[in-house]
Amino acid sequence: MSDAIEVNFDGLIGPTHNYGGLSDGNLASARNAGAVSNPREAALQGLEKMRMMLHAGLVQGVLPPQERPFAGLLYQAGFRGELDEVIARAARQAPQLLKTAFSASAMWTANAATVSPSADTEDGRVHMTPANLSTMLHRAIEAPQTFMILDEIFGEDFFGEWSHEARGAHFMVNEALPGHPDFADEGAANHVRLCESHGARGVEIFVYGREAGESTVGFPARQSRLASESLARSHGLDPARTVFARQSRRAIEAGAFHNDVVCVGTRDTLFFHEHAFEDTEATLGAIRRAGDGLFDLKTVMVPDAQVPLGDAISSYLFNSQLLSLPGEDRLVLIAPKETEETGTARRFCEEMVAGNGPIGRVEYVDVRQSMKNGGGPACLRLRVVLTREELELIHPGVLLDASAIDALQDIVRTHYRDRLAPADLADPDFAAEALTAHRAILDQLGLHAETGADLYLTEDD
Ligand code: SUG
Repeated sequence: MSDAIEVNFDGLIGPTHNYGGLSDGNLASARNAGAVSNPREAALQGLEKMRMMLHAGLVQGVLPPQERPFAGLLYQAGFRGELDEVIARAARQAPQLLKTAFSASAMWTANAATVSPSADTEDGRVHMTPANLSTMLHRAIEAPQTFMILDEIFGEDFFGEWSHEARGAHFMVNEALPGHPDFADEGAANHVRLCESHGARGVEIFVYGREAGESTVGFPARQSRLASESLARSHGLDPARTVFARQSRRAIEAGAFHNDVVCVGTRDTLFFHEHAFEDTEATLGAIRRAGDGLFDLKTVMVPDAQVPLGDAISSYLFNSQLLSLPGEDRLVLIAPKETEETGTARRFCEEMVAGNGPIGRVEYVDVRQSMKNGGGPACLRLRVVLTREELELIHPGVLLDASAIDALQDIVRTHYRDRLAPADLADPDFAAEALTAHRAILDQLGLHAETGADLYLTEDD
């Protein structure tokens, strides 16, 4: 067993954060469609959360925002010309597409990829597969840049320019699954890993909402079973230590568009709502069998009678970070302020910590700007379990200390607007401002991940 740690890679919220109302089945996104956002406050809130993790003694990573507006999408949709002309025309001819090209949704890095630590994989490498996010157009455009960023941080071949053999021996950044509904994949938001300690072999649980080819009525089920199975195969997971569980239709219809809206787990503990899974008993039985000899499963199931599903979803009780912090013998739940403000959820938390279960403390964080688009503390981070040796190999610029957080906050204060209404996306100055901010962030982190897509808008075919 190795001395591995779990590193949270939070998405730095980008300068184009706005309320586009783009996500069918995500109640917060629908409710706040068209509202005025505050990208500066959003990014500062996210960075304060990262600072809090750092103070708690954790290693904290960051993933940069993606390039927005994403000119590549506008080009593919047939727009040509200088970026400002293209934006003006798209605003008139295809306003929904313009919102899509500006979406800052890559902030929710729980959807960036599925990650399997080296302790679980057949070839002993860390495997990561960017999510194709194929259900929503504004999210589907993330996958190529996600691959580019993960490849730059962890991969062997950075843009095919150099080969980092040591990294190749320890990491595998796979290509996203095909972008078809049969392979619909939303990344780590539908994936839970349980284990005795992070470095020990674990059980990986994949939660899907439908079979490939199955049509469902109502809100979309964003993860297919075929996608989950394909990830497990390509990561080389032991079938005996892998569980596939169906998310309950009831949860999806109530607004749980990802499993992490109704369930979170870490180490040997699974914290979930009574209605999270289609068949709770079978799911827990499968996890116990898969974990046999590895860990003794501890469960905290929240009954509907105590926290009704609707409250669980509006409060985002489960979209919390469940952490084992240095010096604390019980787990800590980092929940959004909205949980504290929802009577049933807050009372549940109070009773839970007063008892002697595995979760001993709840702390509330303010990520309201993200929450208004349906993104809580857990959505904002991608968990990557790394051994000390693996940690040494990754691009160091994305590992934060207090001064790096200060520097990012300075960039945000300098370049981000504090007010962004939907009509502002067509403001000719805004795209240039957003791209400048993006470049400043990449420079700060020592990354190159620019697409150059704005250049080919004016190229002759
Ligand atoms: O995919 N919201 C995101 C929220 C993702 C939350 N992630 C997890 N649960 N892990 C989504 O629905 C809204 C964007 C808008 O409407 O402008 C949005 O994409």
